[in-house]
Amino acid sequence: MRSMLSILLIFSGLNPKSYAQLPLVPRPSPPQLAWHETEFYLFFHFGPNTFTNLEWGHGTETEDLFNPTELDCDQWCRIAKQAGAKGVIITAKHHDGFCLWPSKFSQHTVRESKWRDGKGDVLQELAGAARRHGLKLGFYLSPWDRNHPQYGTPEYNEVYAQTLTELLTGYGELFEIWWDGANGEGPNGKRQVYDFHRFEKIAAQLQPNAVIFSDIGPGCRWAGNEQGRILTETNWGTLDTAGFHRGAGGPPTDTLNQGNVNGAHWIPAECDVSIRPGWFYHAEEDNKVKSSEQLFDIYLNSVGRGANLILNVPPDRRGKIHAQDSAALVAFGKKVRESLDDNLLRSGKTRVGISRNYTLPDPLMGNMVDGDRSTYESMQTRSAELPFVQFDFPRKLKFNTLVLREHIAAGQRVGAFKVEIKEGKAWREVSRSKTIGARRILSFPEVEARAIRVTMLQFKDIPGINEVELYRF
Ligand code: FUL
Ligand code: CA
Repeated sequence: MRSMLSILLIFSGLNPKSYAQLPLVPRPSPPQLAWHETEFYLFFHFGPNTFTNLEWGHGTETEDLFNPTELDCDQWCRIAKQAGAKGVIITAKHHDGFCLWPSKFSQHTVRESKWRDGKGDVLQELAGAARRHGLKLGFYLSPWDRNHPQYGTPEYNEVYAQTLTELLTGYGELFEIWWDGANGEGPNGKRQVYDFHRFEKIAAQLQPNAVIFSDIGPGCRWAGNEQGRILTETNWGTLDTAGFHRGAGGPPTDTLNQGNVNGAHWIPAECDVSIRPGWFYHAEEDNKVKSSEQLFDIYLNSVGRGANLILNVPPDRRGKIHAQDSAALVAFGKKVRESLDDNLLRSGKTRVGISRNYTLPDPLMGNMVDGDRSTYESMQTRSAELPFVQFDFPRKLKFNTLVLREHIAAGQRVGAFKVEIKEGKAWREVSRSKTIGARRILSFPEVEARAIRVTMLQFKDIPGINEVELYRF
């Protein structure tokens, strides 16, 4: 009954006052809010596959294969910083079961390899480098394990729980834990029934600030494709998970992409993609690295559609990021900084006039243009009119991109909005779109105008916007 009611409200344009009576929508937890701020991070797929040229190792590879000659996690982190990433996540263990640290619960680890005489620990190197560069850290720990002899038996749940505990206690604070959905047989031909409930409890206890990624969260969800994009203009941070499971039993991919408008849980989308065709390094893909323009386009369609972006950059056999990838990443970081740094609504001496049809304290510089995500305006109108906010510029401005940030700390509310500009005396619609969420970057052909107006067309509850930005790039 309740969901019927909200669906009706969303699409009928009723008096917004009545929205206030609705129960509040699901909201992000404090760790999820911090995760939203993290926005963009790098993914490192590294392990035996780097040396065998495979994507999915069999689990039978000899440990000595793993032998990076110049491992340099500081180089990875330096490049991550230049790309504008705020964190890094590494495949601590991929499906082949090889552990990049000397785990006590496996015989298939760096300790069994010749690399650094079996005394190396890639995770420790990366954790140190991430700390030095001010990057957040996360681990991918594949539940599927093609090596572990216990896989496919109840004992493997114990092994996985212990392994997870090792990761969550040995390397400092983590911001994300990555549970891949791929799943097949173990070395003994058996399939595993995972005790995810237990694994979640361990994570909540040992790393309460870490957000768990999987098809169904509970922290954040796979966006349903490996192109790094939200494919539609709708992206809700909310999702229904009842009846779904990780892996093959996950929600349909378009649901993962768009979320559920009235979903019961806050499980926002994370878009994953590799800078190369494969997830692991393959020399023959050195000339297939995505360009900075392609990366920027991916960014606009992930972060710019309210999701987080995890961009995979596979280190090579030296244990370094290849020059081709690093050049693209550095150029991409520069492009993002140059394009989205100087909000025309608050740059230099620009003092925009703000008009609106909802109540507000400050007549000149509103809470939506103070560059502060914690200050926002809730757009409650007195009448049945749709709420709008209008910015009058002191002189004509040229721009082609509008950024809106919804105050998601109070839940996600906007289902559609339109953008109009004032060229002479008349208003002209230049764009309209669906959801806003954490950050919506909306581009349109360049215009020159003396004012811009954003009108909320559909919303689940009183809209709250914490920042509005205007750019030309
Ligand atoms: C997939 C895995 O099977 C790939 O190897 C890779 O790790 C990707 C991020 O997720 O499900
Ligand atoms: Ca603000």
